[in-house]
Amino acid sequence: MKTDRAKLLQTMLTIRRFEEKAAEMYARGKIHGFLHLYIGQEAVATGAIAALHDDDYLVTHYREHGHALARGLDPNRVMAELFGKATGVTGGRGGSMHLFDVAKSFMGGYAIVAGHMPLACGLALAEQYKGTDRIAVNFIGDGAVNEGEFHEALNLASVWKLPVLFIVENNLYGMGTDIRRVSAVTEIYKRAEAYAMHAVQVDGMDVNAMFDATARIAERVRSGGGPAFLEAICYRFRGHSMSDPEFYRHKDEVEHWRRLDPIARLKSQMLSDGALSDEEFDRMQQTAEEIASEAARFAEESPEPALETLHDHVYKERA
Ligand SMILES: Cc1ncc(C[n+]2csc(CCOP(=O)(O)OP(=O)(O)O)c2C)c(N)n1
Repeated sequence: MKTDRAKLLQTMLTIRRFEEKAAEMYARGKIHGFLHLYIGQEAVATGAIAALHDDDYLVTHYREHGHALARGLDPNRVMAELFGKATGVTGGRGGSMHLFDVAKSFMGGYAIVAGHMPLACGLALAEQYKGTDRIAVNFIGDGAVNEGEFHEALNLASVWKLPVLFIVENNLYGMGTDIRRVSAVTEIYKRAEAYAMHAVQVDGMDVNAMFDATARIAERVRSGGGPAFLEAICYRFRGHSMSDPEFYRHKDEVEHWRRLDPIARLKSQMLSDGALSDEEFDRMQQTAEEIASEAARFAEESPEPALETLHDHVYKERA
């Protein structure tokens, strides 16, 4: 499997610009509630998802705009969901943390830390039962690893040899808490080894490394090798959510990681290889800008969900 680096770069640029636009819309009061930006971590979703089959299930955490865009969900409908509009991917009912698109095998973003891990195992179990080669890929944050579901999911996945790939985005913080303050074992992949699971650690700021590692490990899972675990070391450049005053990390640390920006890194690699020109890069940025602006326009002009649909999709449809 070979990477198309220009495509990876375009995807990362689009995610970055889309999220900057979302932040702007939040500041203007167009988006309410929580908004967790993925800025800095683009290489993880972009590299990993490009290495999967289009129908492999994705089950992700609440910082999931990047995963949705990398999977090819319509940016207009993703932005409309952030706005709570009827044209959103869940009709404006889910918002930022609950994007969903069955047609894209995107089985949702989940707000309960680690609560989605058993769901990914269930999807994998169903495919194992049906005998397909479809796998379930479960993105989690490092905050998930001390939750009970983490251990239950890893244990059963291993016992039942489920076709599930866990990808932990270890961005070193769970809200404002440094992983070293709450985890006895901070090299998270080692915990998966304790459940007899093939596990690797990868530089999550390097989209090529993410692509290669995922392609290899997903193939192993797909061909009956049982569950596997990938720990991506990464960093979020913004706060936990839009309302985070960010008192918990030193600006030198943030600066250090900003120098490892996955977009700048791939860009300079491609420029020095002669695989990209400055003009081509400008055009890619322009494309990202157009996608983000169009998404905001579409969301803004979309209708609110109709009041009479307030009770739809709650428990059961009324007769
Ligand atoms: C079960 C549960 N406990 C607590 C919370 C509150 N909470 C929301 S986000 C978060 C931190 C999660 O950190 P991490 O998984 O590392 O994800 P990141 O925000 O770093 O991407 C917590 C504790 C929650 N949503 N669910």
